[in-house]
Amino acid sequence: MSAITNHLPTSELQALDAAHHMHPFTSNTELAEKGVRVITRANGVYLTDSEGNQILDAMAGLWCVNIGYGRNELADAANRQMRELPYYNTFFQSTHVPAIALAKKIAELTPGDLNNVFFACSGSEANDTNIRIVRTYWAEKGKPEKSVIISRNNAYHGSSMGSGSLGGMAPMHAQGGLPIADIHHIDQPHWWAEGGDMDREEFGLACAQKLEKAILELGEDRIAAFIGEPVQGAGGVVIPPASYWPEIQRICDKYEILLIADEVICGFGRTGNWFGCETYNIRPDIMTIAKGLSSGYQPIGASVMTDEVAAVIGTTEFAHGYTYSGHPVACAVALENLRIIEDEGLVEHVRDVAGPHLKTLWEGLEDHPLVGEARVIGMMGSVAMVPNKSSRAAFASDPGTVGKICRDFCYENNLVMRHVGDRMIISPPLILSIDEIDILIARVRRSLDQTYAELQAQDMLKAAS
Ligand code: PXG
Repeated sequence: MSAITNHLPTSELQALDAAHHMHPFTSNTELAEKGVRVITRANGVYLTDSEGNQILDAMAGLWCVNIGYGRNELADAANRQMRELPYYNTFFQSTHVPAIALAKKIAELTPGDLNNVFFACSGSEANDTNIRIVRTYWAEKGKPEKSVIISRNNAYHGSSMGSGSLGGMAPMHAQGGLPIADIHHIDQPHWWAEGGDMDREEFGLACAQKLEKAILELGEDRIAAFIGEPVQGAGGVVIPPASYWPEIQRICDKYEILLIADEVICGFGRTGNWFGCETYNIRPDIMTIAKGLSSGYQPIGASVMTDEVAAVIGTTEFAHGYTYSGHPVACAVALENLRIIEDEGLVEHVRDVAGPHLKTLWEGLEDHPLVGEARVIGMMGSVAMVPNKSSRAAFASDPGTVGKICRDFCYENNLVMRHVGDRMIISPPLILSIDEIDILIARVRRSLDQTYAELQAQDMLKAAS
């Protein structure tokens, strides 16, 4: 078997990478100076780097390797499919067995009558598709002026022009002319950062009602859809107050606005149900899926729509699609991934075994002097680091300074834990065992201890005024 194996010393790989490889969401000049980390292989929940370190991957790659690394069944599925039919398109009145089988499987797994699957290769592409679906839907219903999509600040929906516009990431909008027209952003239900004097539930309700306010201000007859992640992932694992989603659902129903649930992170077991919209009782008209659909073993995503939306879109030639929509190898691999999630009961594992154990230990982090809040749902969690436990005030240092210090200690402790500003977040593979959760928490605690000591040493335990 030929594979791209590593015969070079780390320093040489780093120099070659710096010379030729541009990294996403990275200052490449800075990274070139520092030296990139080279990951050479992975198994279960552990990565191995070019220095031989075994690193616990508490981010499941990029929120996607739900079944963990090293599952040969997926490699075999890809191998079989490549030999049988490596590629054919699904344009021009054609289809193939993997796309049929995967679409049927997704229709079975998704709730309600989300029975209709339009394939893409990523979450970004699927959300671009969604922009076109909702606008075409209303145009076909004789209401082309309904083109505005409402999203939230600090949402993440992808990085293309369309999906990056749906997202509410200020640094992304600052580059390259985003957002595109007719995308509107309202406040996020991020109580910790923005809740002020309100209690959590009061704030959740107030945030949801900003949707109604925006609809009335922009004009009910102009709004096509609302899009939201059931739990915001890249925004910092923002678990919404319980009051939030029921009110959003009520408002979407009242004004007949299509609801798009972006399940790219929450889907396929992450929150302890197959989909986040089951955890939060959301009834979406369209669902965005990617990541856990194939556990990242192949790039694939999709827009899944209700029978009603599909019927309306189906009345016209929907002039949209990607060369690799429903790629047979990606579909075959995704099917095998879903079989594993089902046969091995990974959703139940998250709900009944790993999730409850993680929750107990994770919430226990609140006893740490650096932790203001530690929250988790299923297998995604966040820790808000604070200079002073008696308030929610941020650090006096630039946002993210403390987060980076903690992240670097995590790496030293062979743990991949991300920072978003000064929040630390995890989203580990769903297969995480009880023992591995204990190891994870021990490494998190050690990293928090070291961060705290460092902040004391540098006199950085100061709150912003
Ligand atoms: N929706 C959501 C909710 C996502 O989290 C996308 C759409 C876009 O998917 P693609 O496959 O186009 O990347 C995502 C992706 C981070 C990070 O820093 C998160 C994502 C991607 C890259 C980085 O947390 N999420």
